[in-house]
Amino acid sequence: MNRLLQKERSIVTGVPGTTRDFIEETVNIGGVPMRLIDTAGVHDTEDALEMAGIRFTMERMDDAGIVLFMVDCSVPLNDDDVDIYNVVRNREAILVINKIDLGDEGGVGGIVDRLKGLPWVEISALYNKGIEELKSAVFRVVTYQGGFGDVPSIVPNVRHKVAIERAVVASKRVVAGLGTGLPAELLAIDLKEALEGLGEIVGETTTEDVLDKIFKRFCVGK
Ligand SMILES: Nc1nc2c(ncn2[C@@H]2O[C@H](COP(=O)(O)OP(=O)(O)OP(=O)(O)O)[C@@H](O)[C@H]2O)c(=O)[nH]1
Ligand SMILES: [Mg+2]
Repeated sequence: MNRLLQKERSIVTGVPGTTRDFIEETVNIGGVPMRLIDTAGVHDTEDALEMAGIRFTMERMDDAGIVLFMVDCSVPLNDDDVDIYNVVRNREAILVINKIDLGDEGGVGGIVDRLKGLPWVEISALYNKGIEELKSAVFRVVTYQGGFGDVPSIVPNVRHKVAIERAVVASKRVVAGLGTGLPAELLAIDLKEALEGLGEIVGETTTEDVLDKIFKRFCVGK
């Protein structure tokens, strides 16, 4: 949290259970404003205050657009790490392997092997290492630079969302059509549909709906 914000916002101590209430700040990553939330680390405890903090962690994690799942590579993974992995493995999450100043290469390899499937970044929060790589990983996940798949996580408004979905669905049909050897004339229909979806965003396709809005707002010669 502190390294991403470039300020001392969260208390850091060697005492497990330091963070209890979650701490929320705004951060700009690659031009995308985000709400960053630091929460209590999840571990077995009987302490009522810590348990309340861990409950917050689970709730915040449920609501989060992306989870930065941090593990310590200087000690073996524990059951709590694996439990969190099972919660986040099918979500937008980045595995953040911290304390690489202490861990050896084999340790990191073992972690990635065990917690597989997540994009991962190695950092040393203490020595401010790997933070730019972490920011790039977050940026990639929010802007979805992984190819076709789900629609991007961040879309400025519903009109853009609908347009992107239209383009993605049509593009997938083109890819499928290429695979099955569909004739070019038929592929062209889907390709045009995809282009029109993107065109709605960059302003090259004008739909009735957008024209209506323009007339309503600006009364252009109506
Ligand atoms: N060597 C090393 N120590 C680190 C690194 N990052 C954090 N630490 C140390 O690890 C200890 C715990 O750090 P915290 O930031 O309080 O850890 P936390 O995960 O927020 O812990 P809780 O708030 O208790 O859940 C502190 O003594 C830090 O100085 C790192 O990259 N390398
Ligand atoms: Mg903390």
